[in-house]
Amino acid sequence: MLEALQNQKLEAWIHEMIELTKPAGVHICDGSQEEYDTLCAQMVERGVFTKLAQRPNSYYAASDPRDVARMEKRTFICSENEIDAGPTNNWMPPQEMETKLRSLFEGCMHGRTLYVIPFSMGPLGSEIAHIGVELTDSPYVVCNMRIMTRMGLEILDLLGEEGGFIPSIHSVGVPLHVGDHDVAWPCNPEETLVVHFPEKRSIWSFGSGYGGNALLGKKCFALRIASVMGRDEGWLAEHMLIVGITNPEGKKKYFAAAFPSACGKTNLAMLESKLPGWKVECVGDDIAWMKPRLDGQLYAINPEAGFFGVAPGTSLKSNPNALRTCNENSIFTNVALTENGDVWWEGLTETPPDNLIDWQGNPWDPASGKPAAHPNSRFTAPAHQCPVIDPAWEDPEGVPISAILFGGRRDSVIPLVYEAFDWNHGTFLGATISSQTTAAATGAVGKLRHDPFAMLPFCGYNMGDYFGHWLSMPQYAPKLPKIFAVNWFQKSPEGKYLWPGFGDNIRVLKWIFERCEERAEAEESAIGYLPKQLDISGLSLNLEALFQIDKKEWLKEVAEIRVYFEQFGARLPEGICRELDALEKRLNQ
Ligand code: SAT
Ligand code: MN
Repeated sequence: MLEALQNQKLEAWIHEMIELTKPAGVHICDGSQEEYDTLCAQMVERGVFTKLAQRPNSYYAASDPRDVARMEKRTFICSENEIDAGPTNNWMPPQEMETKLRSLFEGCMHGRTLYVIPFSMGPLGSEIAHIGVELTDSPYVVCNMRIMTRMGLEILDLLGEEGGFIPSIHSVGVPLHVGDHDVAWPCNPEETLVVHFPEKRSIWSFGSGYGGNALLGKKCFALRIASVMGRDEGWLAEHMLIVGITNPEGKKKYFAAAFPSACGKTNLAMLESKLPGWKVECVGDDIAWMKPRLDGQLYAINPEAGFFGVAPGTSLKSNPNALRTCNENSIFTNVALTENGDVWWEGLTETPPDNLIDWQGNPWDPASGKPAAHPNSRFTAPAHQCPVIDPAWEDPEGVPISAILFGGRRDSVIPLVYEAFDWNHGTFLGATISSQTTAAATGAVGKLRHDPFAMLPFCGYNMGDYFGHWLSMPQYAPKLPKIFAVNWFQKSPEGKYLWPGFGDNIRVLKWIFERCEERAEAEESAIGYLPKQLDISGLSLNLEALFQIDKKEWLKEVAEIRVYFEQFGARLPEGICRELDALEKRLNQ
């Protein structure tokens, strides 16, 4: 079967990995519907998947309760020098890590099939796209990768004899020997490691089958490795959604927006406008690759082909388009199951249906105080099924970006929206995002942490250098987007949200759109430009509270940022220090 591979590098690598991992068989994925259906049927037979009676061609999977989210403590950037991984990443000397990995992977696929997944991140043949190959012993990963990426034999053709690709290998880390009984969700949490070698541009993941730990095209390739490629080649790989906004006159602009995991990126990406005549269409909900073109602008593609969205909180009210997207051909992981063969999660409906089975497969007791669906439960759904997918979402040229938004989950201090004075100031806004933590990563929920550019867990190199790369972008793209900061999550002292969010966020997007056209007016403040007017027609709310700038709180913020930045030492660019000093000075005026 391997003879079918024309690319010698690929063939040699696969041979080496077969020798190391010793699988019982090898399957090169052709990406066909038939192959997908066969794998799903096999998983149903083995109890991995439950076919959903209520949604065509859709399945439910429950993970091991120890394997439910990204494990940041076990994620490593193994650059040659520790300083190049920087203070925000885990590091180990690459030789030492490679030795460790080789011993973990030795025979780890015994009794299992090794699947070869050739995939493209981005539309086939796009100059912004890149090819990867993932080897995995998990059919669950194969099926998810088929939704999340463009996968199949045509990628091997595109690769040809000489083409380059990012090699990545994944194993659940549970070899099967004669007499062993396999479980529905094999994993090896004690030994889990998600490792990136930025100089070699390769990825090794062991022990987890969940999300970003296992679907290696996503966070591992499209963010950690691609951020390194972007630094070296003059482009940006970002944790951003991409949306197209059309105004009532039919004019269209594209925005990219960075928020930490589980802060509503998918909701914003598919927003149903509450303002008549304004329309939002979705290019992507999680990752943007942006490259400069000859006209001096940044053009973005969504490197993914599907959504791996947070299920809880997704409802007809919060995100009807996401619900419609996962009506069929979707995979649901760690949600709850209904009696009649459908899925349910907290927030889907106001009252839960009777007789739910919780995400761990037990009858759910509403009085238990435990959620029926895991807070990081997910749907995997094809992007083309999204009713508001943008007509240009697969355009190989990408879409021109007019504005970049940075946001976090902050119950105070940060106003609803403000605009950066210029690119350097905007870079500073990205560098100083902090946000209350969510269930997307293991660890405490609700703690305030710095998450620069929402890339803290996803930057493949020294974060200080990454700030520097952003500052250097004008040299590659003279016509850069305007930059804005947003915060949907401010609360009153009584703990009530001050801003309705969701479909009403269009009001903020409208102001940003009109700022890009130099039509909307703004007022200069110490922190940036604030809207002179915001379209809140039909809403009754406290605008003053939403835009209040508490200088004392801001000066505390500045002092805190100064301490946070210390860890970057000499790698913190001059340009960022200057912005911090300038902000402090303005606040003291
Ligand atoms: O990394 S995942 O793909 O599991 C999801 C996320 O954290 O955004
Ligand atoms: Mn994400």
